Amino acid sequence: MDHDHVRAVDPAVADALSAEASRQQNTLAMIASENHASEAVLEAQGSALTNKYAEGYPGERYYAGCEFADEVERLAISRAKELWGAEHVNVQPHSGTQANMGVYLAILDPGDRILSLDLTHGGHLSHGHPANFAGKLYDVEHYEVDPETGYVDYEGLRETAEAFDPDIVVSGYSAYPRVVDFERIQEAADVADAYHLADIAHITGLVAAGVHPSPVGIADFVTGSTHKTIRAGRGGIIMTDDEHADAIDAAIFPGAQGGPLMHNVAGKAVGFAEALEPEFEAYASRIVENARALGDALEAEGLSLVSEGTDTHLVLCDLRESHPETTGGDAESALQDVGIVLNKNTVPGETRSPFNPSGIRAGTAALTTRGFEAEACREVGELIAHVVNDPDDADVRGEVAEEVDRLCAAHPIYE
Ligand code: DSN
Repeated sequence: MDHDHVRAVDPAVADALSAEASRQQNTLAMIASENHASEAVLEAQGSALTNKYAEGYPGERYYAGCEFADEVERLAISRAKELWGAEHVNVQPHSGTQANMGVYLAILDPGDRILSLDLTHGGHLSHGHPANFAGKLYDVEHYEVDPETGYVDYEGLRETAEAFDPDIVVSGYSAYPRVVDFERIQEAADVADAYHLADIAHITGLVAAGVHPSPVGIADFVTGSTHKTIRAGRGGIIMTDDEHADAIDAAIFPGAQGGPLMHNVAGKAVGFAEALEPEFEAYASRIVENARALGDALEAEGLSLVSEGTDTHLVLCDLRESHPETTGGDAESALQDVGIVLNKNTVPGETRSPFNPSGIRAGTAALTTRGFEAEACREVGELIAHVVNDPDDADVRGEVAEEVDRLCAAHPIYE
């Protein structure tokens, strides 16, 4: 990627952009929330729509000149409806967090009660962490995963719902490797006569492809981000039924946001069109097969996986028993040195801190995009384990870095 126009104006930024493209090509992107958008999506996001203000919704804008913005947004909405089967879709949230904010604003008052999965058990900041607006504005209680199995403790959730009487129960997670049973979450929400928000940010692509069960038609609200497993333009999305459509739209604009990022809406439309192609289903299935192969290799090399495996795009390793002296941060930084980019992560029952937690999280969506198959993912699992087993051994790092170079060269991201 040359960035010729940027270079003519701003060589420093052009250098950084080129370096970032090379970094992505020459390393393995295994942060479970990342992916490699297609060149078509990148082009849409870098289009003239970045210049356009379009407050409002298609056909009802506050500014003139929105005819093409309308066309793009309508396409994004209709494709999303086809992908996920929702009655109503809002494609304007700037991010997944903004999508969750839209839902809370639409139906909660400050002080209302949210019941969500604890962050250290796989939840998300926007589900009510004290440092996030959701934790500051609302009264938050958490449910957890079963410490023995690593699966959501659905019975505990139900009991907490009875005792806490939440206004909304949040499902959908950012570090949970197993299938979410949305029906059982709905039962817990019903016990408290609460709304149910399913935040499928991580698994949007898996749900669209039918590789993971869908909460659409079960939960009152489904939110997500659009750049993770669904691989479209960056941002967020809200899905709901016709009954809540107006409340959601008003909560996003004018409630939480001003002008929508129409270039990103264009990126969403293009990515959704790609996901409607038959190949996407095979892509989503391969993501899961690859995560299983990665997890099997890690386990075979002595690392322990939360819930002992995965049904999704990610694995979560708890290093405490196998590597008591190695923190998630130590592992993350040793792996970054060899070109494997994943993230340190809290684990259920975390005994360290969120900034220096005891686990690492790795996903396969981006590797799958660049053509990795199960065998290559098994090899990546072995490479990760070699580094985590000997994080300070320069010879091991050198050998692994060479293998990573070879794998990257064999799997170009962009032509
Ligand atoms: N930052 C994302 C993740 O890594 O899960 C969620 O917003």
